Amino acid sequence: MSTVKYKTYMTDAIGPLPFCPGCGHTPLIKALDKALVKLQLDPKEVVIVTDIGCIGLSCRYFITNAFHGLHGRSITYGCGLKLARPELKVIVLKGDGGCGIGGTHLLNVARRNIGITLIVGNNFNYGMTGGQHSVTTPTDGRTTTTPWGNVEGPMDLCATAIAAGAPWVYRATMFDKDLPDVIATAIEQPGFAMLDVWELCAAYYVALNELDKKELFSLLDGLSFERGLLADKPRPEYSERYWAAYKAGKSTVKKKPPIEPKYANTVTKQTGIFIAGSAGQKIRSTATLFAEGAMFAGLNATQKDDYPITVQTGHSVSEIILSPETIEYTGINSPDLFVLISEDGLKRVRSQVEKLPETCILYAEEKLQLPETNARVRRFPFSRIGRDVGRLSVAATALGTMLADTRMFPVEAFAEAIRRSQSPAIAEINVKALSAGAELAAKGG
Ligand SMILES: Cc1ncc(C[n+]2csc(CCOP(=O)(O)OP(=O)(O)O)c2C)c(N)n1
Ligand code: SF4
Ligand SMILES: [Mg+2]
Repeated sequence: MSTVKYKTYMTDAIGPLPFCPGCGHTPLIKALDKALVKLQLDPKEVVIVTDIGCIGLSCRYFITNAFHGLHGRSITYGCGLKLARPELKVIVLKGDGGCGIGGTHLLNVARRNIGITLIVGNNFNYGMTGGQHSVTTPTDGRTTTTPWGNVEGPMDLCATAIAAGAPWVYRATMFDKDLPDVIATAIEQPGFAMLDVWELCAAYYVALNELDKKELFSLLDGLSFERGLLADKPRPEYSERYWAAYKAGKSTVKKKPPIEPKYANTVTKQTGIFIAGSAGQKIRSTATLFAEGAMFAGLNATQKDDYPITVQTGHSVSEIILSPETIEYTGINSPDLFVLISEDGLKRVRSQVEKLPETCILYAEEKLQLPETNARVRRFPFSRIGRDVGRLSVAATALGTMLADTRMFPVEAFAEAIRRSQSPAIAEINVKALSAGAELAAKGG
């Protein structure tokens, strides 16, 4: 019987890879798949982080975890994931454009030696936006922004990473037969590993420069950019050292006591909760305390926030998921509970409110003009009660109402989370607001 559990880490649920015919990203992504098959890692223990660009279209095709963020910032997301969960294999896929735009991140991940694997699909131009030149476009290379030929010299990504301290660096091409093995070796490195994979962008760089396989190799030779293993000097990895220092307790920062479950809960399925209010109403911090209260009751919890770049103005929205099981995905497709506190919040989530299913309970400030919705609406005077107990406690009041009404876990667990994090004076106000909210639920809305 075969011991190979995973024959592929890719899913065809969303169709074939989307790249242009002849695009170098296709063999690269297939090589990554083969590397994962070789390593037989648990897909839940792997995260593929992608940058913006054609290369960034790829993480959706894998059955591993995926993270797709802003252009140039994929290394930072990868580093955050690795620092929080050092046991994960974090693989960052980035284009040459992303390397230029997020150049400092490349320097710092190499300097710090954070144990992620960076694979650069280096096709010498911005494929996704129409073939503009990038930091790796060779001198004289024609792109849509250098139609007479590039007058700059290309950045040697490998030499840059090595100069910054990267312990493991390799330059390959999309044509290399051993690419899957090389990628597997890169993923196995305990420290930062970078693989610069030279590719053809069939739509733009190839078309404008009549580049083919032969030309690609002579380009490499002409630039005197070496191929193969360019650095292999292991040194201690950052996230392990960071956690060891943290656990040794050398920090002067006061640590909060850990959350030990000690209350019961009635939550039997994953429950998605929206809380929408205004900036300055402590929506996000109260949502965090609420989620921590749920953890005191033995639940798993995640939080995602949405707020404008400005402070003290506009909306503030938190999405909380509570579940007795591990939460694999932090998005809420259809909320079970919705707490609506202010006009700013309503403005932001109006279209979602209009689409709420009839299974959802909507706890709304009584003064709000709500749009048509199928949700079961309950009205409460959150802002009036909030004003009585303290302007900054309206979120505690509203969540107290929702919690006492649903009885998902005891209000006391929420109060304990508040007291654990806040100074006694502030905690007292918020616990009072929470109790006032619970009393509102008892009276009915
Ligand atoms: C901060 C920011 N700047 C610019 C863009 C526009 N943009 C989208 S993709 C891209 C270039 C992608 O090129 P590369 O990273 O080389 O990936 P490729 O498409 O070649 O795979 C740019 C500039 C953006 N999305 N965000
Ligand atoms: S534009 Fe270039 S990089 Fe993008 S998919 Fe097409 S060939 Fe690939
Ligand atoms: Mg590119």
